[in-house]
Amino acid sequence: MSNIEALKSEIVETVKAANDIDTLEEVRVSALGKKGKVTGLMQTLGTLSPEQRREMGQALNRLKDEITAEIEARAGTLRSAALNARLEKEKVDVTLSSRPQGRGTIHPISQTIEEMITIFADMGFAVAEGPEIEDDFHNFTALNFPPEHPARQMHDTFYFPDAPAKEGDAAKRLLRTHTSTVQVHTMQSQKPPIRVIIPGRTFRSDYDMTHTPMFHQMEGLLIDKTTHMGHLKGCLIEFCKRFFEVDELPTRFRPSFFPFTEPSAEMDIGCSRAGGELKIGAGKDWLEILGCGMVHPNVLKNCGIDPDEYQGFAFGMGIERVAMLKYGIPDLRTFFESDLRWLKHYGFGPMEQPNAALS
Ligand code: 2U9
Repeated sequence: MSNIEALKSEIVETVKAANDIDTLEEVRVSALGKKGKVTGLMQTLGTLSPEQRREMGQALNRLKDEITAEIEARAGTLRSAALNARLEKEKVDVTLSSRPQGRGTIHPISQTIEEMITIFADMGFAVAEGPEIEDDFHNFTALNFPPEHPARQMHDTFYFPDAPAKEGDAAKRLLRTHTSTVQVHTMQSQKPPIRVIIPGRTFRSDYDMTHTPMFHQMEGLLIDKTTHMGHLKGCLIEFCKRFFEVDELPTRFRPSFFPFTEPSAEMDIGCSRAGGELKIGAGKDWLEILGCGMVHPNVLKNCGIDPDEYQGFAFGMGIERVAMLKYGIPDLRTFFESDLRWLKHYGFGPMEQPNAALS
């Protein structure tokens, strides 16, 4: 046991001495990695008597927890020091006057949202908004997500560390993972008929070529007494034709699954990829564009609407995705880099109409 204490002090000392995240990671690997010192000791447990194994096993687990806590604390300190240094270095004088030649542009996301609103407004949809900080009930439970659904895991969802409530608690606070939370608020506060679209920011713990931790969604909800899948198809086909500015658009609806809709479908639109260039409208290829379905009776019930009297459809799409398709923007991550050359190239002039309004 005194060996363990000695090992602990040795490792804690190296943790404290690590002056950057990369060094700290090396320390972690050398202690807890596959070939690490603690892992090495764990592997010797099999050679001990049952009594010794139990005692040593518990001590090693405690050691692992203590080292992990030390590493996390050190990482927190290093991260905030790095952030402070960066904030100090990147100070911007906001009182400086703007340069006349550096005229700004409308971001493609803002432009795309305006175009979508224009089209849906013509079909009688109103725009609804809601908070980006939400609770477990509005983000998951009301939407028929079962308690063990993977999307609820800390790994996928940003929970607030200071949340007073416990895991699985309806009041647990989080960053909304979809704008569907706003449909829940709308149904709780309005009587049908309901016809709303919700553009907004959403947050998921994901970062790679095709995912960013913040992205935008446009969702829609229509609730009435006799609403059916035919209305959903007509509405979405009309939207896609106007959005992509094509008169003829082959479409198909493939069966899918979402906890909040039943039946659920994914909508594909026709396109051609001949010569490596994507053209929407004609061609023999398909492109997935959005998800949709009839609102699940459990969701209506959870939001205070009688599913025997009302039914409705809902849909959702990623705004970056459709903007990339419409404007030929190849890389998702560039949307959030604030690169002035990119903004000049892909941005829109302030007087430019959302082009859907012109048709
Ligand atoms: C309520 C009931 C139903 C919204 C829907 C989808 C299907 C969907 C994804 C598209 C790509 C999210 O941006 S994405 O990652 N969304 O496929 N969304 S139906 O359904 C609702 C919403 C709210 C109360």
